[in-house]
Amino acid sequence: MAIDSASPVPKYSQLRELLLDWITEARLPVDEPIPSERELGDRYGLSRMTVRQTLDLLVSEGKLYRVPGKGTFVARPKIEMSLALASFTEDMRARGYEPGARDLSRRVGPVSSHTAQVMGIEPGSLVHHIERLRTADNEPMAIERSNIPVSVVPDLDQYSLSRRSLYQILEEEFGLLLDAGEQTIEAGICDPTDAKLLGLSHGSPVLSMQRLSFSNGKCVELALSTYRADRYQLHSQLDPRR
Ligand code: 16G
Repeated sequence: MAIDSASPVPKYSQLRELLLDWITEARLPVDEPIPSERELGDRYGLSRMTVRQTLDLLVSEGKLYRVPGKGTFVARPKIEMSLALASFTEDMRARGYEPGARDLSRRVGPVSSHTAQVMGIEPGSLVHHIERLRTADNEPMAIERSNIPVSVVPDLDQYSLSRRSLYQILEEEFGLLLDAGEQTIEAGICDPTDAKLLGLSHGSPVLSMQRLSFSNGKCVELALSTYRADRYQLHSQLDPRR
């Protein structure tokens, strides 16, 4: 296959398709290097700028990764996240990864009016603010910032969240079985603080998620999370229309 100069499809986009086909057909394994920009330019009759544009795109999509001074390599496939009321721990284990959590900060303080409104709780009431770095096989994956009403979960401070799953603690220690939830997912750009924690460069694409979860009609958690877009994709089974 070659680049079609007469096609209305931009050349960088055609090259993206060609490279993806080649990676699939040649069954290139993860971490396999791909040819240099110059070689690809010569092979497909394209300028280095066009080749770089394609490689930048494939890197930001998580299909390839770069090692400065070494080259560009085939990336691992993204982790599929299901849209279910599952905990990070359950979700990662189900996919064969070892989940982890590192406490970044924990404190109790009054909830802001805006957050109170989203959670449907009294403005100024106390909430646990919990910030955790989530890992899969020790690799940073997401930052989760949870708000949990003290009135619903009073002594959460007694439990280590780096050793145990939050949802497990809620269920086993507080008898709170999450039975409803809603989640919003938006595309975002990583800010410098999160980029450092996630090992990304500033401005990398991320998935920003807001999850509200409930037990018996009471809001238990509002979590605002930043997931790496180069390592995650969302997957959902679709039911037929009624
Ligand atoms: C999920 C939830 C998060 C919750 C966490 C509990 C999203 C976006 N977030 O990651 O709200 O705090 O699970 O995980 O899905 P854990 O039980 O493993 O601590």
